[in-house]
Amino acid sequence: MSLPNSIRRSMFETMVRSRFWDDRLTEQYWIDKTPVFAFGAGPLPGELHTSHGQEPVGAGVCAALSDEDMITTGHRPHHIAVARGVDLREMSAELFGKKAGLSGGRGGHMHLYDRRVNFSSSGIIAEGLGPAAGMAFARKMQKKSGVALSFLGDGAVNQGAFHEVMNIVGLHKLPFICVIEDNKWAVTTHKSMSTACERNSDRAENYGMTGEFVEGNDPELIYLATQRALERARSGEGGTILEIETVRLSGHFMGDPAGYITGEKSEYQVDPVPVYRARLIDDGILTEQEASDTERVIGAEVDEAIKFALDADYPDARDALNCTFA
Ligand SMILES: Cc1ncc(C[n+]2csc(CCOP(=O)(O)OP(=O)(O)O)c2C)c(N)n1
Ligand SMILES: [Mg+2]
Repeated sequence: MSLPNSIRRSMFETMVRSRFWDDRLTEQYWIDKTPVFAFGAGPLPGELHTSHGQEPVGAGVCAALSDEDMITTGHRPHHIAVARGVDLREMSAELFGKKAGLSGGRGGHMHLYDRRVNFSSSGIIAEGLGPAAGMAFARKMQKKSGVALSFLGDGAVNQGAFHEVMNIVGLHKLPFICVIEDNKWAVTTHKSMSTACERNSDRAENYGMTGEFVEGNDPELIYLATQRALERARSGEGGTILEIETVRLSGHFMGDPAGYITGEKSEYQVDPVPVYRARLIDDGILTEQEASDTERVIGAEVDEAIKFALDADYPDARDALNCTFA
């Protein structure tokens, strides 16, 4: 099935926006961090898990969603946040610890929260599953529309919370999609060392859910699989475990040289952004000129967001204890 040209172009734009933002963040991250790797130094302190390679997941899933759908995700949230339309300026300011950030600079890059687009993320892996199932439960009981999606990695899926939540989702036929981003690695541990089965989507049947596996890090197949899962959720058929093959092009976080990814490297590390660009040009959806123009315009938008963040004020130290609960 062929997708409308407008959706294909829009997914390309989303992938470019996510990639450029991660590239600019990477440049900023390294300022003042070396020669001895100093996590806390520079304008962008702390850990940074970029989404290089995983852009098709955010672009493909989010292009299929409606405004009322809800997302929770984990420690590698950029590609999903960008695709969902979280404000790029406020999100950048959040990473740089600025007052103009989504949470006043308190959350940082793993804790992005934007109620306007029903998006949240957490650095505690698999943590988003329970809240997402709760949101799905509430919508079902209130007879309101809205599907809850929780994204997690192939490593996080081995958390106990996954099994508890999938059972509840299946039992109550909740409007829920569990998106598993299978990039084959959890920090330095390969999936074959941590996971008893080949496909986590195969587990769905035992929870009373539908399982789908999407191969090839392909935004169009991801979009179509998400549409099917949304239709099932909206029509009362219940939840889906949507497992998506993707790739982590960088180390686990900035500063990880990923020397442990050895033999399979060249086959594994296919960059999906130029692949999709070439495909749209081949299919006559974009000309080379239009692709370059898109990149130029999005590059300027991203630069502007980073500049906004760099120029913004830090919070007042006297406000440090505001918004704390314990
Ligand atoms: C509950 C919990 N345990 C451990 C960690 C440390 N941790 C952060 S990311 C990660 C691995 C995640 O791997 P995966 O789910 O495959 O996501 P990926 O990094 O590949 O995107 C771990 C163990 C954590 N953040 N939360
Ligand atoms: Mg992983």
